[in-house]
Amino acid sequence: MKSIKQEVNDFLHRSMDSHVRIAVTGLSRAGKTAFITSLVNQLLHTSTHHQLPLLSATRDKRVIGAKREPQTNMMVPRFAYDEAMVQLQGSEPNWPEPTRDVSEIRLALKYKPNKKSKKLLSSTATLHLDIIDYPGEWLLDLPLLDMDFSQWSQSQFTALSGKRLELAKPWLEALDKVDLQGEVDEHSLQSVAQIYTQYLHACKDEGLHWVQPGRFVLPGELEGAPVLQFFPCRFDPEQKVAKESNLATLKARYHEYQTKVVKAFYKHHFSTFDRQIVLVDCLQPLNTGYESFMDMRSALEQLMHSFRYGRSGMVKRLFAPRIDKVLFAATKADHVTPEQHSNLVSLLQQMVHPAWQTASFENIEMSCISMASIQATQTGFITSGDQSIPAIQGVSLSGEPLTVYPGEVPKKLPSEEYWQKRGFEFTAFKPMASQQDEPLPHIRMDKALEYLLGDKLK
Ligand SMILES: Nc1nc2c(ncn2[C@@H]2O[C@H](COP(=O)(O)OP(=O)(O)O)[C@@H](O)[C@H]2O)c(=O)[nH]1
Ligand SMILES: [Mg+2]
Repeated sequence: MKSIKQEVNDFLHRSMDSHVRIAVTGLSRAGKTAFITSLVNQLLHTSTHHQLPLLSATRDKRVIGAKREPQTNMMVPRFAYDEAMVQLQGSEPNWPEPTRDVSEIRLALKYKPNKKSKKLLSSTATLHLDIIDYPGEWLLDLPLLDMDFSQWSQSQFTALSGKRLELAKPWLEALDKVDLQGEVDEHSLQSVAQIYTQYLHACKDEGLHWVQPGRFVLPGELEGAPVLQFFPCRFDPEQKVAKESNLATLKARYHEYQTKVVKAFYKHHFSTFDRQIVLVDCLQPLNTGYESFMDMRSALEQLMHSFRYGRSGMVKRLFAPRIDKVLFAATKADHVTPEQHSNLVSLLQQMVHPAWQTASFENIEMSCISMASIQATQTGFITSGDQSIPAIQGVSLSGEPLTVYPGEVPKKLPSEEYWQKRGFEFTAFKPMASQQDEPLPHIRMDKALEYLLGDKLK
């Protein structure tokens, strides 16, 4: 049996334990994997390094250390931190492999509280941190739950303009050949679904992010399953649907997708969150064009609808935590020279304007920053004659050392004509070589951490 002293100690320990769940969101390639890898890496180095001056708890030397913990939800794959580190710290540093699923990692941070109420109880406290990585594309499927097959089909046809319409041609041609009321032909449905999926991929390749259904482009374990073999159709919703026809099959598959894929995803993975970081690669749409920027804007807004926001009192929080702080971060800031970072933030503000409005209705705290989770370039100057211009230096993805002035980031989105005359060209870089026992180089990871965790480490 435990002694009274032990009981009291255990009680104190439990009461000094707190918990925070962070949703890391963003569209694919926004930099989520890089962010989580860096976050874990930075926190694991807090006991030996001082690389996070903007995180007040580490600046004040109140963080004792961090360690990884086994995750509680056993149905979710583990975030592949070690694999990512092997890639980054290999003799030829590379970016971590893209992830294609939800994943989770758990850390415990031991710290010395400076809040009076906590200090009275004990000299140390522990913050348990759950970090969850979501493919942004899957979050775009939420609206499907409120639409039947005919409404969803209609919404897809309505969206066909500009680049989309151009890219949809092969699919529209294939669709014309499907006899919707005819007897089901699984083979032809499969092949049209494939052409539709290719269309969705083509949209993404052209820099368009709003694609539905999200699983079609990131199928995970459902690759090749009939539940992913449907596509929007033109038909009269009032008309009777012949039994065992192509249309009946498509409708049934759509329904299956709604319940077994979308609903199940929300049910299993949407336990509630306390904090959210929305990562945005603003440079990518600048490289691709106006339409891509606007499309990313609306995709980000849609994504916000998957989460619950709001402040709730202490008691309410115990039962249903909600996101009370959101950080929007323009990632890969190391692609541009430091004096452009403030423009990058203005551009981010414009990008997330509709998303911001969606969440701000709940009167929560929000902020915008620019950062680089894993800094891949060094800054310097190029001198020509008596002029000196800021530059960045790194290794291109093909392995070439480069020193460039990547140009100006516009404060506001330029007009469509701008891209017709000239575009932007922000190059991608390989990660820099780093030492095994050194934390990954970063820009303002500590600022992001302070925003997300600062108050939890008081
Ligand atoms: N230079 C630089 N590139 C980055 C950074 N973060 C991500 N990237 C690049 O963006 C790509 C996609 O990042 P990733 O984290 O896999 O995106 P995810 O799809 O949101 O998980 C990486 O392969 C890198 O090329 C960063 O901090 N700096
Ligand atoms: Mg990823």
